[in-house]
Amino acid sequence: MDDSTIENEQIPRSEDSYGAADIQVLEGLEAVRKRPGMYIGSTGPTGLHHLVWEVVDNAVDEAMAGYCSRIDVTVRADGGVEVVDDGRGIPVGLHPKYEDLTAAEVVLTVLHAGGKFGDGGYKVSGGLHGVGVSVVNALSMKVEIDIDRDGKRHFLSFRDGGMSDQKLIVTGDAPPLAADGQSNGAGVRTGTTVRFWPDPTIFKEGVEFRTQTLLERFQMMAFLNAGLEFHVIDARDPDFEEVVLRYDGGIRDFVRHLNGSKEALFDQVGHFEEEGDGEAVELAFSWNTGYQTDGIHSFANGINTIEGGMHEQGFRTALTRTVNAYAREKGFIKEKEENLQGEDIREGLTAIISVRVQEPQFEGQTKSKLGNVSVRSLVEKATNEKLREWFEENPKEARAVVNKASQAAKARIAATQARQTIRRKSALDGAGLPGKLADCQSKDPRESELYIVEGNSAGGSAKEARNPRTMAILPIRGKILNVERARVDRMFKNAEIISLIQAIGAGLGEEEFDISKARYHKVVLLADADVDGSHIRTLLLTFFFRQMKPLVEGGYVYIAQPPLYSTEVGRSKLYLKDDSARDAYLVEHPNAEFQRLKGLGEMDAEELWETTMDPERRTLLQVTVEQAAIADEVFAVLMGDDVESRKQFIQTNADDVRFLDI
Ligand code: 0RA
Repeated sequence: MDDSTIENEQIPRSEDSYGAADIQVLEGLEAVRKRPGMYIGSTGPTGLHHLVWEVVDNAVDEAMAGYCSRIDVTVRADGGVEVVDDGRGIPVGLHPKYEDLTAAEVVLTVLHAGGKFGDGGYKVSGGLHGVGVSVVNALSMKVEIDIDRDGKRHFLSFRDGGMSDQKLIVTGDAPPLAADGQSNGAGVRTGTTVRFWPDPTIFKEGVEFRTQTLLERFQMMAFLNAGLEFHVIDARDPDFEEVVLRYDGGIRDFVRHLNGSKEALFDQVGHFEEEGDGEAVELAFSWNTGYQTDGIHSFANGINTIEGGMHEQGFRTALTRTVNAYAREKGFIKEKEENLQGEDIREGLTAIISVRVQEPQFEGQTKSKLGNVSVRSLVEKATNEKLREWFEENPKEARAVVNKASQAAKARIAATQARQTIRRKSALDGAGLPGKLADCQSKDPRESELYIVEGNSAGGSAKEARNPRTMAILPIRGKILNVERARVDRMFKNAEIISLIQAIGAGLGEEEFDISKARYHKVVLLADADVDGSHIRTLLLTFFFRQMKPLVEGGYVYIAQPPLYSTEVGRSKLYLKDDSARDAYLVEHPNAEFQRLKGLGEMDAEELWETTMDPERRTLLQVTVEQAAIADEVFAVLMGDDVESRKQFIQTNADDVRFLDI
């Protein structure tokens, strides 16, 4: 505030002390402080960030109503957050229902008051399931508000969870609009600035905001509100450069962004909109050449509906119907041929469904599933009509979509057949054990270990080295490398993979894999510490994750750690596990020379046992999965640079495999 302009002109109030309405107000905020979790989910980092979402959602509501085009968010050096918008400004006149309070005071102190009073309420509110800025006030040690409205700048502030500090005053004139500012007819600025400092006695885990989390969400909001401009500054970090987020293409840009790391099937991004009674849908879509079938992302009133719901259902139904109808009419599918299935058509699809609903019903475990039935028919009808039109107008692209889906269908059928073949084989071949497997004597899975060893020669050494009572050896040849980027059906035709399935003996696939039948409770991958070895590991892990997920989730999968270095000590060899073991050895023996071990083949059976397999001396890395369950993390996945690897859990990126030393 500029002190020279302070006029301290009090907006008329009936009295200065708290009236009946005020007492009610204070009870509301006290309730929030007693049970913050009820309002913001938690008092951990997620809840802390909710405070920002709440304030920014109000500004975005202004944008959705057509009054706001820019939102500036600053994480201040003193730990507070400032959100500036150029909306209409929170109303400053007396509130019709609380005669002694201004509307601004009501918005800041009455639960759920939000923007939904008087005639100023929103047609469609994007509020975070609508708790209101008052909750931010309740959970902050200080809140300051500047309101530019009616040509004046107003100020009010609160402390200690909503206790009034400074009642609404006029501090001067509203600043003139910047030269490039949009005209609001008055030539002076309108808008709201909210500064708040979260209460550290409530957020006991800390009041540190994470810039990346803020950026990810604002990026999502910028995508969902075409043209809306976010400016983000982290003033805690002197090196931080202001980030501007603005997408004039809206959700079309969102689709391009998500597709960015993939190879596009074609350049076009389809787009359509449709309005119904009190609801509206906007959709953008495109296809890439990948094999993922989970590229549909949906939103309701700006909230990511990660559990899906009626809007997604409507889209899926219409998508499957429209593609099949088109493909039949154009003769891509012959009369006697079967329809394409939804999953065939969704392969490689990226789509954003954004709906606005007057009274959204959020259901499901995380309240992120849209329940409004009417939305399903709106989206279904719109997709049936407009997607069909888009196909007619873009025949080349339509053809590419149908072709890709047909190939996916073939792969799906082939995979089913391959699965059945493997199942039959396993059932017929007695115990169904592969010829190459050197099984262990023990029949107790709890003590049995399966070593999957890269290469026949290393397999031979391992067989010689092992404890035959508890350790089984399955050699695998490098050939499976070729199927790394293939659909699963090709994996099922791979002899190595088949042996693997038979050896483990618990079936495969989401429906059939039965962990209680697993013949080993440790499945140990033993491969060279080179690029090829890491490829094999990645492929095997990907396969386990996709086809034997409980094996990974149950912590049955391990990675053996053959030593990286050896050094000559007199006439014998000493093996050193890793860089730190080598460095430690160097301290004691400064003149030692080391050889980097290239492959398992460089060790004989005894050395392999001593360094890598002996339970008394070995180090195994256990592979575990990190679940991305909460919404914030899903955003991170959605927005992250390495979308692909993070979503699939494992690609070539070991970051997603958590290694725990055991
Ligand atoms: C109540 C009514 C109106 C706007 C707002 C609240 C409002 C709240 C916030 C919070 C942050 N920025 C905001 N901007 C606006 C409608 C105002 C009218 O009818 O003129």
